[in-house]
Amino acid sequence: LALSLGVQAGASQLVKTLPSETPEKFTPNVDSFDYTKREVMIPMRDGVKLKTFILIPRSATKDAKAPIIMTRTPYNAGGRIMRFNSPRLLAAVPQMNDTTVEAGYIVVYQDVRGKFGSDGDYVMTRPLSGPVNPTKVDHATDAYDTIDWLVKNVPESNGRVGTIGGSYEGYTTVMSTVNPHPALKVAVPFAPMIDGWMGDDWFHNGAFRQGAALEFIYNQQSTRSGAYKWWFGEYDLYDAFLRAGSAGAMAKSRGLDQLGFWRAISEHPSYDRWWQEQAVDKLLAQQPVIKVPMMIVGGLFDQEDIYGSPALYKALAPKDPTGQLIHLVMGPWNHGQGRREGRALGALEFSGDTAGWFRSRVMQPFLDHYLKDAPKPKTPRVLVYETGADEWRQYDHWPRSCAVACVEKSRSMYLLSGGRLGFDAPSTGTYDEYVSDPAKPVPYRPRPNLPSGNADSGWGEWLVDDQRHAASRTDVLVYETDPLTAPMRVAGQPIARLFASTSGTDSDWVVKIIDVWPDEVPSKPSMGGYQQMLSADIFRGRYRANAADPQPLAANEALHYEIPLPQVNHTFQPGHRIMVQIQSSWFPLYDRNPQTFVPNIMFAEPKSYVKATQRLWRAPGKSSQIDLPVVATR
Ligand code: PG9
Repeated sequence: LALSLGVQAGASQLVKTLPSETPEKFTPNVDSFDYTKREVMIPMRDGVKLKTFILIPRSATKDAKAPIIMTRTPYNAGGRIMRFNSPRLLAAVPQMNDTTVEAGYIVVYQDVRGKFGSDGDYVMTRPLSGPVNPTKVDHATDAYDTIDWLVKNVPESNGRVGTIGGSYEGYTTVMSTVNPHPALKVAVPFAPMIDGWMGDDWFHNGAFRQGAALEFIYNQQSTRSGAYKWWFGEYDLYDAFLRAGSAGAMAKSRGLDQLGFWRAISEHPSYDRWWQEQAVDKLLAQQPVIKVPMMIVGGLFDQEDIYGSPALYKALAPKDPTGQLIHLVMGPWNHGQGRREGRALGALEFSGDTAGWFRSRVMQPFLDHYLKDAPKPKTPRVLVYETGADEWRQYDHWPRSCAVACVEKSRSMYLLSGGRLGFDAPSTGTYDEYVSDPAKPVPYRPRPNLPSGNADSGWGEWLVDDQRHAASRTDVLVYETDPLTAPMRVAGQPIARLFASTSGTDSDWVVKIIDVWPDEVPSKPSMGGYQQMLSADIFRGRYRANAADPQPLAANEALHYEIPLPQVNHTFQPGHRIMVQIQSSWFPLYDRNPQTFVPNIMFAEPKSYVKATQRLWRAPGKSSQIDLPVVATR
């Protein structure tokens, strides 16, 4: 039978033509969807058109109008609205949008100019039109033009728009509030990128975040669609960066010199006018009045943009004396957790889903008031999760404690002999020392150090890592208190005031405040002796006197450094100890300081990297200390 069928098939044609089975245009049947999707190109004032997706819940109609919540993104708007390929809007959009979907809002996602479906030129976090952006367009004008189009062309819209987004999308959210469209009624930036040199994605106090930055730049700028992805070739970035030598050498080996933003930041390693003129907090501080109510949301353990949220609040709060328009919320979150789920971070567990609670109980009533005329909620001016105690705290003034002009006064905690830490200044003593060797830099977390994009990297947790891996090194100084006999609360910004010398002519200083758990924790044995990093940062010595004008350090001279650390709201519980660790590298996340002064560390030659003897002074008149924002326990 088989043979005879074969003969027949060969003998005569069964079909005459074989057209493509894929139609010219397929119309999906979306009858079961609880929303409709419109895909439009919205023209900007310079003629450039931006790809925009408008997702309209079935509940919104010409007669039952709804507000619009908009996000402008460099991360592929089409992909952002396909979290799950689902007929339900709640599942399709990012988790950040959950409460706005439940409230029946229209959701809009737009590609920023130059990315994915949008036309135009791409510039990294395009600065406001002005000294560092000679064009007439920026994210403020693009947001304005988009909102103008939306309220005129979406018949289901109630004419009110809110903006929301995190990190880069937080940046575009903040920018939408500059010379805002009258229909923009409220903005919720999560972890906005505010100052890339001071403490957000690119540098921290002048030290370059090579381990994250190079990859971001490559993936974002090599193509419009992100087709090329950064690669290492080594599993452990510690090896990769050590072999490369400098950040500049690593960048060159991957062709980054073709990318405009890499060229720009490698030409501006100092805090010169190029950076100052795009620092969002400084620019917004110049705006005469607050036109758009804003809820600024930050994470206490944000591994990418930890600086931005409190800095923006600091710039804007003075313009809102009654605390009705500018709010700050800080949760126990890493970068992105506030937009997702906040039950735990690394080894830490919190009281329930702190992020979901925040969005439904705090953010959504705030949005509904401005976008739907819901009653004004009692939104606290400042709401911060208190780690260690695991509860939310409300404040009228933030920071709560500091050296001058806060409700409570901070206390000096001194580095003392014998690795002790205490509240009495030293009456005798000299210094502690270690050798910092650029050939064996201190890893920022236990090796292997995986790329941030690797799901196993634990990148999002490292700011609460156990610091025992560092404590046992000879190039890390460790100071600690006795076990506390009573709780100690801190609420504000710790500042390290160090007297330190180096035998080199440049140096980095890393300061870490750590909560050391009791030797035994019967309820969770793995936490016994856990050295939980609480607040830590790096400072590049050459910027000691002037961030814009780096200078060599006088070798072997005890120089004074003032190093601001990330904000805290924490209780050190009885039985815990407070620890401070000091070291001179945090590799490979931060590039190595060669410890010889060179014009641009990005391009330091191998011969410039030298060992240096580092001294931390704890002597009368030269007493290194931490200004700790201690507050009274209730
Ligand atoms: N931290 C990321 C970023 C912000 C700004 C510029 C480049 C990268 C982000 O999560 O969007």
